[in-house]
Amino acid sequence: MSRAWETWDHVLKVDPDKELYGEETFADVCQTGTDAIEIGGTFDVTTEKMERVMEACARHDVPLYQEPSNPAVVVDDEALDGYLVPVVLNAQDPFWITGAHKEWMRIDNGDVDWDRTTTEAYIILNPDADVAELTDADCDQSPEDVAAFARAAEKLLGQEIVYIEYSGMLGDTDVVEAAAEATAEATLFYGGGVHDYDSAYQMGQYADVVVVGDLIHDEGADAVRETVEAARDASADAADVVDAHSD
Ligand code: 1GP
Repeated sequence: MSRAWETWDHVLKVDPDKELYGEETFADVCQTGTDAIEIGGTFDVTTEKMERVMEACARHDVPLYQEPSNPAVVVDDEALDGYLVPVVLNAQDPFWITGAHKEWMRIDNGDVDWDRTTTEAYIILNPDADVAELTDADCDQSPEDVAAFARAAEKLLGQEIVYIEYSGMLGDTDVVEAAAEATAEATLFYGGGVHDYDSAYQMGQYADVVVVGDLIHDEGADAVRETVEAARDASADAADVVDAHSD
């Protein structure tokens, strides 16, 4: 699979189970300037809801990925650029580490499109999030623990994406910084509670990719556009710092 995410600063995650903001349409959702749209949610996701969002977004020029929350909702659609499949490193329910994946392989019986499929190594850190409840995640992790998870993901497990997930709350920058320092090759995603320019910039200083979810449903495309701008600025400023050090 091409590692498109290596060039991304921002991802917009659309939950097929949630309504769009006000009178907004998927045309608005697709025109925030984000690098890619990930379609996925935790509860009550069905293939019908997934397909409805995919069809609507496919009419617009934005890379489209499915993040399947369980093997039953993987949608085979040409419009998709790929599948980003969560593996939850700190799940205490093993279904979310290998069980769901094994089930998917059994259902698809060798027909998986490997050129469009990769995994995201999740570390879930908000105990109140639906996804923490679903996976029984052990969210009691220090920055050192998260760095160790990130290193294990990259070096031992060969993961190309490490995903710090605070879904629903803005996370601890010390944790995100520790994960950034622990990863060299992997692309670091951060998601959770990003709601404006400052919060996106704060996380974008350390994460390679800032993921924004609820904001599109709660405040709409203009609010998301600000976070795209911040993620770009943070990435450009971080590149300047690296250049200055190498001069
Ligand atoms: C959720 O990481 C994403 O999977 C984004 O979180 O909805 O809190 O923005 P929010």
